[in-house]
Amino acid sequence: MPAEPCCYRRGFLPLDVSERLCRELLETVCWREEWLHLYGRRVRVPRLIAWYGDPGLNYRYAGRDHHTTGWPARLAEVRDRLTAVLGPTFNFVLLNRYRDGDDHMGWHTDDERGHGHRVASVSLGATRRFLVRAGGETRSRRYDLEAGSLLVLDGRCPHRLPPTRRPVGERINLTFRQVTGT
Ligand SMILES: O=C(O)CCC(=O)C(=O)O
Repeated sequence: MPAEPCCYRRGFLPLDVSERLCRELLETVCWREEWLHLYGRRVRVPRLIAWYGDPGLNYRYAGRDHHTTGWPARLAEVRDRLTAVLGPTFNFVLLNRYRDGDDHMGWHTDDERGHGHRVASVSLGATRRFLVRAGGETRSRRYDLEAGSLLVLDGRCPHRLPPTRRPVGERINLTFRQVTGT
């Protein structure tokens, strides 16, 4: 875990690399809609998702299983860049695709059973605002997550990506995690 609950770094990926990766992922990934059962209602998740990881893992959250069969080469390259900076901790990546300003993610923590505390979040495409409540702080910290940036976060801190009325392009977020569930 980083000493800080949240650590932001611009330019983790050079701009040309992040632009190419964003284009390739938009074109090649099999993006899925997800529906969750919340308070007795079936609710559509307001973004598209995909996931990859070491073969044989299962990241279970919100009552849904997410089984893995391996890494596409272009995402394994990003994982290896992270490994060079943060050590060999990440075996799973969740991809979130925000098609426009309506797509968003509500307040939540990433602290399910079998989930490591450290999450490494790489942003591609449009800049979006991200809020996090670090331990004991009453005000949220704000980060405008730029293309190619890296945010290393303690997943136990509540965080959120709010919707925006500003016209924004598509954004992809890659959250690298350590998962032990099968
Ligand atoms: O899109 C983002 O930057 C946030 C993603 C996130 O909070 C998550 O996947 O848990």
